[in-house]
Amino acid sequence: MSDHSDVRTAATSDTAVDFDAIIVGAGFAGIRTLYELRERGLTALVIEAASDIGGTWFWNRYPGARTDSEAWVYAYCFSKDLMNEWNWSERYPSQPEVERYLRLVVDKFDMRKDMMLNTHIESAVFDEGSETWVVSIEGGAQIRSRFIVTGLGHLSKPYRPPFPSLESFRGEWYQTSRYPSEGVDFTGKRVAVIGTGATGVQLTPLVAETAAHVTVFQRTPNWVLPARNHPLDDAAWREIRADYDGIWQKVFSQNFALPYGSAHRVAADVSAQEQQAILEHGYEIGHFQFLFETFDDILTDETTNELVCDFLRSKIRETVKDPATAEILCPKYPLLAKRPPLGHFYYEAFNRDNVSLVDVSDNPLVDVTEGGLRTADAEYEADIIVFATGFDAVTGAYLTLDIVGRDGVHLHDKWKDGPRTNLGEMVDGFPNLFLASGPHQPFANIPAVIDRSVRWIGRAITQLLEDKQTIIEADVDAVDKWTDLMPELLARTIFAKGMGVHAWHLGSNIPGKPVVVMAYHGGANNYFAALDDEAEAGFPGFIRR
Ligand code: N01
Repeated sequence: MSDHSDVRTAATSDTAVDFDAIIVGAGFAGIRTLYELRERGLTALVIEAASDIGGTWFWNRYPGARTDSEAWVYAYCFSKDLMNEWNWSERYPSQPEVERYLRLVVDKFDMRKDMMLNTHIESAVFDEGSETWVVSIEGGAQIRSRFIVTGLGHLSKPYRPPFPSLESFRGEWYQTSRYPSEGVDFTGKRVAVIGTGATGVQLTPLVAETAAHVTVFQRTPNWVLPARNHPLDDAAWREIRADYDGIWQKVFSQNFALPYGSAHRVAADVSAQEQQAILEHGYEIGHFQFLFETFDDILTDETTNELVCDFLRSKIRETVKDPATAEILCPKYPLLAKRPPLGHFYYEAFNRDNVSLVDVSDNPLVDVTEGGLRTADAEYEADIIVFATGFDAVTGAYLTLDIVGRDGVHLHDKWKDGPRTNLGEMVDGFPNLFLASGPHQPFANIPAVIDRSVRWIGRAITQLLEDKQTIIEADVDAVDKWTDLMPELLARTIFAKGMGVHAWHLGSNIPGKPVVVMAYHGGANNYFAALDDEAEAGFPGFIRR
C-alpha cells in the first residue's frame, strides 16, 4: 500500500483532482470497483477505515461465520484467470477463507498501492465551483476527485441495544460484527447469546462446544433452513468449471442471483402426498435451493407459504427433543418475511444439556447487570455476553458518513424519511456520486449484485467521458419513480410481512428508524435488465452535461 503522503491539507485552495475517483470501502464492492475503474483507464483511490481489506469479512470474524451462498458464486466473475485459480474448499466457506480470497484478489491485481487503510472519512462534500468531490479524512487532510463511489455494504453499521448499565457488567462482552481477531475463549464459561438471526444461528452451536453453558435469548424465532455444507473436492471443481460461464448466466437470470432454476410447478399442481415428498426432497438438498426448486409460489402465495411453514415446523419439532423448546423455536409468521438463516446443526444444539433458550418476545431484556442480564422479572447470570444483534442495515453506513451534495444538502437530511435513488445507483442533487452497493438494489446474492452495479457505474462513466461531459446526476422525476416502485414491488411478495417482525431490510429492527422499503424486490434478474436497458438507452433517467 502506498502511504499517500501527498494528500493535501484542508487549507489548500488547489482544485485540481488527485484521482479520477475515490472509492469508499475495501470490501467486495470497493475491490470490484477499483478493478472496473482501472480497466476503464481511470485513476482511483480506495479509502478504508479498517486496518485491512475485506469489509464485512474483515469485521465479522465470530465463530461459525461463513457464507450463506454457494462459494463458487459468492465470488468475482470479472476474471477468468481468477475463476480458474481459486478453489474454495467448502460449499459455504468460512470467514478466514473468504478473507484469504479477497486478499489474493487484491494482491493478484496489485491493488494495495491504490488503497489507503486505517483511514476514517469525516465528510465528502461536492464543491460546486470546481464540480469535484472533496473528501476530508480524520486528521485534516483532503483528497479531491471527480467521482466518488461508495462500497459501504448493506450490513456494516453494527446495532447493539442501548442497555444503560453495560459498563457495570463484570464479565466480558463482545459484538459479533466487531469481533476480536485473537478470538474469545469460551471454555468453561456461562455465555449469554442475544440474537437469533443468521449470525446467532451460525455462532451458537460452536460456542456450545466449549462453554459451560449457553443461554440463547430469542425475541423472534427464525426459519432456519439446513445448510448441508460439504467439502469441494477436485471432482466438484471439474464439474463447476465445465460450465462456469453457464453457472454465472443462471445467476444473472435468477430472482435472487443464485445459480438455481425454478421448480416449474406451484404447490396446487400436485397432490398433498406429492407436496410432502417434494418438500422432503428439497429439505435434504437444503440451502435456499429448498425455497426455489420446490414450489414457484412460496414467495407470492400465502397458502403455499403456510404449507411450507407447516412442513418446516414439523422438522423443528422432529429435531428438537424438548417440546417446549421446539415450540418457542417455531416461527408463527410466514417464511421469507425475514431473511431465513442457514443452520449448521442449529436446532440440534438445543438438544445439548448445556444450551437453553429464553423467549424474550413478551418479556424483553431491559438491561445488563453486574452479573448478567435481566428482563423485568428475571435475572440471568453470565460470564460472557455476545451481542449478535444485527445492523442498522442498508442506509445506516450512508447516514453516518457526512455526504453533502449540491446547495449544501446533507444526504442524511435528504434521506431522513428513507432513501431516494434512481436505480439504486445515484441520488438527485449528488452529482457524480455512485452507490456501488446501496439502497434500492436487490435483496439477493450480494457479490453478483455488486458486479452488475459496478459494471453499470463503469459504463456510465465511460459514456460521460466519451461524450466529453463532466457531470452525471439522477433526474429527480426518475428518482421519484424508482423510489415509488419499491413499495409496489414489495407488496407483491411475502417480504412485505417483514413489517411486523423486525426485518432489517425494512429498517424495522432498529427502534426509531423509519420503516421503509430499502431494497428492490422485483427480482435481481429484472434489476440487471433495468440497468442494461438504462445504459443501452443512453441513460435517460440521468442528467448529463
Ligand atoms: O442480524 P439480524 P444478523 N433483545 O438482524 C435480535 C447477513 N448475514 O447479524 O428478530 C433481544 O438478522 C433480533 O431479534 P428480532 C444476512 O443477510 C449473512 O444475525 O429483531 N434480541 C435478531 O434475532 C442476515 O440476514 C451471513 O426480534 C434482540 C438478532 O438480534 C444479516 O446479515 C452471516 C434485541 C439480529 O438478527 C443480519 O444477520 C450472518 C434485543 N433488544 C449474517 N435487539 C452469511 O452467511 C436485536 N435482537 C454471509
